[in-house]
This record gives sequence, C-alpha cells and structure tokens, in this order.
Amino acid sequence: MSDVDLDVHRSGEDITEALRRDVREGLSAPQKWLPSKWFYDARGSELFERITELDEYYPTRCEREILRREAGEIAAVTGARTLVELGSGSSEKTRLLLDALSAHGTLREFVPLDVSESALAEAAEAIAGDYPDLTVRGVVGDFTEHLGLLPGERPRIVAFLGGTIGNFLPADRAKFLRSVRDVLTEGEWLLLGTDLVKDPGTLVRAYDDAQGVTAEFNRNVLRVLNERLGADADPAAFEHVAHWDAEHEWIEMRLRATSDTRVRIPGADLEVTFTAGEHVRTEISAKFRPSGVRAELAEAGLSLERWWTDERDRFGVSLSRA
Ligand code: AVJ
Repeated sequence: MSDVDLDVHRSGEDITEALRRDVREGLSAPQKWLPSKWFYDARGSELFERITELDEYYPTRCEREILRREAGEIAAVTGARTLVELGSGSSEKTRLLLDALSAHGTLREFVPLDVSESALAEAAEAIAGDYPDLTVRGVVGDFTEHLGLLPGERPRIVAFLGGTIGNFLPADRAKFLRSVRDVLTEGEWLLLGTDLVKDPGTLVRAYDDAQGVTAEFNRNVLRVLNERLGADADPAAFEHVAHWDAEHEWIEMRLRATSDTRVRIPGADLEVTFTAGEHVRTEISAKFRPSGVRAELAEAGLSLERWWTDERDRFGVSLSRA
C-alpha cells in the first residue's frame, strides 16, 4: 500500500440518488435518454479498456501518438507543478505526461479525479508506487460538480483527455469549459483531447466494432440499472445502434428495443414501456473541427497556445492558457 490520499466527494448513496434522478428524468422524456457516465461501473470500465484496444477504435492510439511526441513540449511550455486529470480512468496515457513533467523538474503533485472509486484507487496507487517523489491526491467526484475543489500547487495543468468532452451536449460543454476556466488562475493550463470529424464509415466502425465489445459496453448501462435500482431490464431485448448524426456532427449510441418491452425500476419508482423499435439514447460523442475547438475555448476565456494532431489528422490535442 503506498501513500495515497483519496478525497471522496461522492458516496455510494449519493451515486444511487443521482442515478435515480437521471433515470426518472431521462426515461420519462418523450425521447428517452440516459447520461453516458452511467456506463462506468467496474464492468463498464473494463469494457471501455477493451474498446481502447480494438482495431476500429482509433482515438486512444491517436491521442497516445500525439502525447508521446509532444509531452516534452507540454512540460516545457507549461512548467506545471501539478497535473490534474479529469475522468482519469486507468491513467495510462497520463504516464507520458508525468514522465515529461518529472524530467522537466517542475512536477510535484498528481491529482486524478474520477467518478469510479475503484478505478481511481487502483490508478492512484500504481502511480504513487512508480513515482515516489510525487504527492498523489485522488478525488472521487463528478467533474461536472466537483471542479471547485481541486487542490495542487500552481501552476496546474488540467488534462481532459480521450475526447470525453464530446460526451457533453453543446450547451453543457460550454458550461463545463467555463467552469474549468473559473477554477484556473491566470497562467494555468488546459490540455484537451478532441476527436475530429472524419468520414462516417470510420466513425461508425469505431462505435460498432466487429467483436461487439461496444455493444456490450452500451448494454452495460442496463445492468447498472438492474444492480443499483433493482430494475429488471433484459439486456438481450435491446440492440446496439451507433448512428452518425451529420447535422450535429456527433455519434449517437442508442439501445433499441427489438420488441414491445416493459422495464420495472423499483429503485426509481418507475415503470418504462418501449414499443418495438423505440430507443433510448445512451451517449453522444461529438466530433470537432479545429476552428470549432479554438472558438469554444475562446468563448470560455481560454486561449489556444498549441494544437497538435496525429499523423492522419484523426484526433486533436489542444493546449490552452487561462
Ligand atoms: C471515453 C467517452 C471518449 O466517446 O469515444 C467509446 C466512450 N463510447 N465507445 C467516446 C466510448 C463508445 C468514449 N469516451
């Protein structure tokens, strides 16, 4: 056991209460939807790790390529003393940044923030073990709610990688970027990963892989409802859909009922009926254009200082300054 602090802003009860609220709101709407953060229990987090290793799922590899190439530059430009990582998950790409910032000689603290306490504890301990000079302070929380509580010596660099920003609806995205800007002091940094608009075939394959791992990941949200809220959803009664919405430029994941289906959700005091073919939207994953990223950052009060893409221009990483 290494020396890791975990700040828990979210207890098991809070989580069930938040899920209950989301389920009541989303599943009683005329167009049913659920927030994508509910995929990530222990099983969902494992399925996501498997997704990142699929041939079709390029974002992880492209972002890693960029970080491997540019980590030294990121360290030199920012001179960060603290690395904050939002939605850190397994923190694997983080090591590239930790290595570069350590080599640069400025890094003192690592602050991973994640909703999943199990994933966070594991990652924080592994990192604390491998970087003995680093203070590791994990924060269990929701980055849409607990940003005001971020510790760390300044200047800090906040990394939000993987393209997870694409999971927000545009209005929530703007709010989120503004809240990141608000917790930073002038001269602190945001490192943001954004998946880019590309041909629809490549996009759809990335979200509908041949092995069906993404389909299982998508259906996992039903298992989360069953476990946390005592629901009786049959995952086999729903098919996985990955739809490219060309107007909004996002991938929309859906679960579509293959026949008339009823789901009882006692923990949310709700009964939901689906007619055959009706779906629940489980995720949007927005894809970006470089000009759009710059404009959205500027709108939030962040100025883009560096922009990098992988060799095939599939994924972008921006470094912006508060
Ligand atoms: C980790 C949230 C960025 O949107 O691409 C992977 C999640 N969903 N396959 C994404 C995901 C389906 C992923 N993010």
